[in-house]
Amino acid sequence: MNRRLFVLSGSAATLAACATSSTPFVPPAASFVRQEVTEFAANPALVKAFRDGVRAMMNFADITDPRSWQYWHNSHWMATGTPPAAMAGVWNQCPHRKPYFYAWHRAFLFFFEAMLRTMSGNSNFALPYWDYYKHPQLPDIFAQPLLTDGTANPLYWPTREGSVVTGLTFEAFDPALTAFNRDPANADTFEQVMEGNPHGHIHDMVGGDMGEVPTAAADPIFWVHHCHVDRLWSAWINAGGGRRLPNAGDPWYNRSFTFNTSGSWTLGVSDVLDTARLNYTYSDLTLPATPPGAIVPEVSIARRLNGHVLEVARFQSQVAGAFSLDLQTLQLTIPIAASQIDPAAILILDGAQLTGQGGLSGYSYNMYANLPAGATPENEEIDFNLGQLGTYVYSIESMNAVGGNVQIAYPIGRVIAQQLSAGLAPSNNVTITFIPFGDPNGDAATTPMMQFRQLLLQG
Ligand SMILES: [Cu+2]
Repeated sequence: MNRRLFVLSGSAATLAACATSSTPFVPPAASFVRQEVTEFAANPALVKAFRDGVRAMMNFADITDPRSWQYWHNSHWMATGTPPAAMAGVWNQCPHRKPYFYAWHRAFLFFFEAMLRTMSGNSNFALPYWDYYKHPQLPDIFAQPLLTDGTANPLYWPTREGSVVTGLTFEAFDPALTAFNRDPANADTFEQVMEGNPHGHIHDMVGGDMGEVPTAAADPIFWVHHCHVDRLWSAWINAGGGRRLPNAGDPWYNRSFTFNTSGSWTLGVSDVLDTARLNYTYSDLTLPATPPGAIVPEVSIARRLNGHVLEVARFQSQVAGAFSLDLQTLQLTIPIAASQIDPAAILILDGAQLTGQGGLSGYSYNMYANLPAGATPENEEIDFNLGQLGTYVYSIESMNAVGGNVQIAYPIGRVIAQQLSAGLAPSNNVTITFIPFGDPNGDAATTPMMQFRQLLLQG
């Protein structure tokens, strides 16, 4: 038994001894293997346990008790409102677009999974993961509203808009991306690229409640999605090739995350770096294999919108006026030479708003700087990819919005600096390409999904 499990056992014992708490946390005494959901689905006892556990948690009425589904939804983020005093520090916790995205979610999954195992009545239960790189279809066990006996399927969720994932990128697995930790001052990192695509992209492609942070964890698919995000961290470390966590002694390690009001369900960053310490592993520890040929889709630019430099200032240039995004590819041209763009520059989509149809989610944009026309080989994806845009990132930035102005920022300076050093940047202007994926509600391609007041270049 390692130290961490000893501490967890101690915590459970303390809880059991406490007359006022009935929380039945069972620490993992055995080792668990999280399987891909397609393998998992071939085992009827595990599928039944999953459904029984989710149903029992959804039926548990006291939402301040961790046996309830809503408790964990709220721990990620509440759909509305702020936590009651008793739940402060336990609810509304998830860090998005900032450090600890990965470490916090791993600890979150660990405690949730232990509770679900208890509630499922099957001591062998472990969460499955959904590998959308291999199986882009929404997993079968989640898709049907009714089970064969006519009862409701607890894994079904009615708000979803999408059932097939397209537009996944492979940039996060590029061998050149060796730093783990989000660092605004430096190059792209695994955590920051991963959080956009595939992570945010999947939230958007599933859509509905999954498409926004405050409602995402209501949908049971959330957990198998995040399990796969977690698996990709393990796979990334396992892949070697210089991929690395921050150096020992880095202040990044000095954080811990707590999931109950007594504080006994706490894990520190150093506790979650190796899943063996948490007594679980994954059935597959390889990174997604980049398929041959183009990953960035063959782009025929549907429309070009030529911006004008309205004000050229050192630290903030407005490069285009109001524009909207529908489900066709859009390219904006910024008439500024790439060489004039500072490596620290950020591109800001300013005054962002979802239109009525756009609020449904179920679509997502991959954004590129200076993407060449025609096919782009996968090993160049890292050279052009700016990030991902959809309702998930919109909802994060609307939670951070100052004065109601939603701004979504992308690190364009460092992408262009890479292009300049590789001789890839065009000489007389910069283009921004938005490539859409998904089709919420079967809407016409020309229905606006998002609109913006202006495009700003800052820095
Ligand atoms: Cu998420």
